Amino acid sequence: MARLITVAAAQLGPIARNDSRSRVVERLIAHLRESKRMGCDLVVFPELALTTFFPRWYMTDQAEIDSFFERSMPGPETQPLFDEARRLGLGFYLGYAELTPEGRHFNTSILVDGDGLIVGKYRKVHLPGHREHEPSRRFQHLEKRYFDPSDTGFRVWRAFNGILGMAICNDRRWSETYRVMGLQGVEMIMLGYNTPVHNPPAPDHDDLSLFHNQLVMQAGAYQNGCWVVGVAKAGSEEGVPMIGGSQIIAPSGVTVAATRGDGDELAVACCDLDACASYKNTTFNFAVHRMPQHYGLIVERKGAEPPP
Ligand code: ING
Repeated sequence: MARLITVAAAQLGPIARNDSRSRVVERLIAHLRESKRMGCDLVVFPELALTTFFPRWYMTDQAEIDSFFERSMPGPETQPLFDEARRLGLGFYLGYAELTPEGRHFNTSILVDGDGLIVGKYRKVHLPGHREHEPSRRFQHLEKRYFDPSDTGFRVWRAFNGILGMAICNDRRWSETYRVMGLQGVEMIMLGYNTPVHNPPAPDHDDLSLFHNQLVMQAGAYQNGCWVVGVAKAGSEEGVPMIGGSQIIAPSGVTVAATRGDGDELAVACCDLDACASYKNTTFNFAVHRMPQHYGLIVERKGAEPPP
């Protein structure tokens, strides 16, 4: 008997710096309604889906920085999203900037079930970019400055009749992200991203940004026998072009649904969680084939150390 879950990759186009959260929530609700019309059970939104990608600017006024963060979830402006999702019986993944009562700052995602309950929370592990102002860059990428490192690590949750996990953006480039959840039996990984086309330290990679986006998610799906749903905040946002390429990838590594443009757009697929088994039980039967006694460096060593 197939365990089917119909998922929408709910891509967003640009969010302007001065777009109100209420205005953005209207776009998210429009995605919920269209997803429902298309028979979805679960809707995956991007990373930092409530505001513009503010780490592109160097800011020193903490009040200004904190204006991009949510102090409660749901809060007054996001409650309508939770209400509509519950009314439609839809679950969703939402990426947002989290400011805790203790004053800690995280790049966060939550998983909300069809009853409107937050069943899981994840805080971004791999914070890319830099900490100090680098004015020579066309734009900044100050996630190391504005966010604290994760205190959750990579976890999975039983929901939607399966085992679901979460990641955020740069996490998808690191094979450890998928494997740590794979070792917990994950069957579907949801991840949102905000990825500029141009990467200042490596402009020669720019033309490959959509290829790299797909490469890492397809590899992660196949090597761990799980579904991967990657969802972009796309388009030219405050003058910075960001890639689209939202897609739903089967445990085979094959992309089964993808967006075509770089605006607000849904890519939908009916995902059979039982399709994971043929990979988890054969090629990637971890218990039978893995050799952790030879993998020690992966945990012991941070940077590469070439031989003398
Ligand atoms: N964005 C980018 C990402 O990992 C980046 C940062 C772009 C890193 C290109 C390397 C190359 O997709 C976020 N928000 O992590």
